[in-house]
Amino acid sequence: MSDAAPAIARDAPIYVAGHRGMVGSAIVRRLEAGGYGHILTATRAELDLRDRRAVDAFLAATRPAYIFVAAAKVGGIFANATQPADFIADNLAIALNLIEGAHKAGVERLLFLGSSCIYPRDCPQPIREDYLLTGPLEPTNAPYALAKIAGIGLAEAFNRQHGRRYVSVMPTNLYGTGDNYDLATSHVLPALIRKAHEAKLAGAPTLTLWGTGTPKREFLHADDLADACVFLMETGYAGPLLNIGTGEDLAIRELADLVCRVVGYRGEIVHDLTKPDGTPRKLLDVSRLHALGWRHRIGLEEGIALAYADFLASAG
Ligand code: GFB
Repeated sequence: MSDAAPAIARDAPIYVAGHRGMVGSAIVRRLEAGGYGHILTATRAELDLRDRRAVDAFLAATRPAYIFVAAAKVGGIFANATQPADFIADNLAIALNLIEGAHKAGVERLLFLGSSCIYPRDCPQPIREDYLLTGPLEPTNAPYALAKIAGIGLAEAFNRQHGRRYVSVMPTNLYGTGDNYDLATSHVLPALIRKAHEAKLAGAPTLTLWGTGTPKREFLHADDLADACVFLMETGYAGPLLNIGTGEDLAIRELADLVCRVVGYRGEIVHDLTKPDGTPRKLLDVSRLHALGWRHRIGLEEGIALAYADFLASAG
């Protein structure tokens, strides 16, 4: 911990941007469980985060003591590859409006959420925070990654020039309650839950996996991420860029086998090789986070079972 800052008071106004998303809603639940009683939120209809004037007015009126930037346009490999303009433009606007807006409104502390795809495509593994900007990005998600890198740069610049304590954290691939199960835009884990469930119900002989199944990914439950974010807020973390993950990964094919086991689908897995593999591997080095005293709690198999229950509840 770099600063022995006091913990945020239980009645301090805390703004969670993106509270309807998987990460933002997990942060709100974690704050409520921790006894925080003044959580600020605004729906997309109430506040368009791409609208600078609206953001300035909201922050001037509410004056949060702390902001979690969990709002973003996110999606899986296919959505990123097919909507590059939306991914860079929306995420750049959200980062600039919230970070500069926070500074103008006198907000001292803020946590900006990025993603592990900010690191170069062919990074040494596990990926340490200081590998940022040491090589070319993975093309399928470069526009999204560039917007997130700009957010990190913005936070650092306001800290350096104006003495703010804005923190950037880089979570690994996430899944959890309220995930996106739309096969065209989702990430791999929710896609596999849906595919396995539907194949089981239909008695289908095969389930189709995109790509070769050899890329490796690390998965963190959104509730664990939320716990880490609140831990950093409470301990006054004001240090440099920080990875948040489990430190463990597996091949997409192994993930598919695990999801099929949890869901109870016993058919054959086949590959659609017209779909991209993306980054070959992105395992985060989480030693900096572990040294601060935080570790994830939800194992992958348990987390998939929780996510499957959530999928069934939302489908039903
Ligand atoms: O989760 P995913 O879409 O995102 O894909 P990325 C991970 C891997 O799973 C890729 C394979 O190798 C996919 O080809 N895969 C297999 C599938 N079957 C499926 C399927 O049915 N659906 C999906 N979506 N994938 C994203 C980035 O990259 O991860 C974002 O585009 C962000 O910018 C996010 O960083 C966390 O891990 O490849």
